[in-house]
Amino acid sequence: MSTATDYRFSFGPWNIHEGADPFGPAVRPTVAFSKKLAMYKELGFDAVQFHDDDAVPDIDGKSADQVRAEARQMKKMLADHGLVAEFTAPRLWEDPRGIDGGFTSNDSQVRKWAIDRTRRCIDVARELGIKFVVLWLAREGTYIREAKNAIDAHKHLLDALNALLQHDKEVEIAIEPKPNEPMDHAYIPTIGHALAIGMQTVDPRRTGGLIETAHAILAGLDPSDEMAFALQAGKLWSVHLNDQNGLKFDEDKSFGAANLRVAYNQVRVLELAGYAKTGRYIGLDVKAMRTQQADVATKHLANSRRIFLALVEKFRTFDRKLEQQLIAARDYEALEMAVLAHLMGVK
Ligand code: GLO
Ligand code: MG
Repeated sequence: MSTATDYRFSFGPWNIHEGADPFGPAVRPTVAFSKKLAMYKELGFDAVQFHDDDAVPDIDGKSADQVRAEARQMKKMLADHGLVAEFTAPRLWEDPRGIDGGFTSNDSQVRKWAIDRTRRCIDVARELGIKFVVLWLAREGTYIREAKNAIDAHKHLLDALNALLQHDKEVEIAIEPKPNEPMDHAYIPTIGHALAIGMQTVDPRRTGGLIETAHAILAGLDPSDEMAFALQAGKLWSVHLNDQNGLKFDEDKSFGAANLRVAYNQVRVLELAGYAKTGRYIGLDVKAMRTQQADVATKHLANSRRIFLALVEKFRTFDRKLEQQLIAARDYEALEMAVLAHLMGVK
């Protein structure tokens, strides 16, 4: 049974990065975008996840026509490398105007800018030949509760989603929930929140979710159950698999590197749902460690993919008969041991 061909993999250009963190500068030279593109296939990846300004740099400073023309050029560049785009995502959090959030800013002019910028992001997606846009709501939250009226903020968010769905009658929008960082608290911390606000929009069918492992763990939740919730509703439209060692900064570790069993259970739920057949991608939102030398600072991507596929094999080769017997007998101690032994490759 070939597993590599069942799943398609993606990552974003930000996953090959310079290694800067809040306490120190870049430690690796910037890799040109064209060089990154050439690495995708070598690393076993099929599609590119784009921020709007990864696809069209300086997107705010260009006319709508120029934005579309540059996006078309990008599509050609992708095709030259045998690649396609998976989604575009508006990078509102890096613009000074988005300092206190875009869609949920207290300033109506900023809210307008955030929607306009995201309309452009949608246009870029369409020129890249896709309908899929992801919203990671980075600064849509607060450092202190008293800074915003949270009820109004959620209403603003809903207004924005409606405006975006109306801008393009075919666009499909997935929210990528995260509970914190850069904000103390973000407004849409879990997939439950993401899907609930989507259901209130003018077209719930065109709203869904992207679940990132680390974000679910930061919310104190199990990523596989978060995924299951979205999967049962047909709303898991992409994933950002990675790993996270407890409640600290968003680590974006290689998939399975901190907790192999938690990783296994994510693979298990994706397999149970037949995710590969939906044509949706396995996105890996992983970062190389800061200590990694430049010439080997892509290993985290290949390793994450390899771990994913190895866990697919583990799921598919687990003794189903034994599993059923142990579930029927409610002998979960034995079931747990069987899972661990299988993962470790011991009898
Ligand atoms: C940060 C997010 C971020 C998004 C990406 C796509 O915590 O995971 O990497 O996934 O910007 O919008
Ligand atoms: Mg992510």
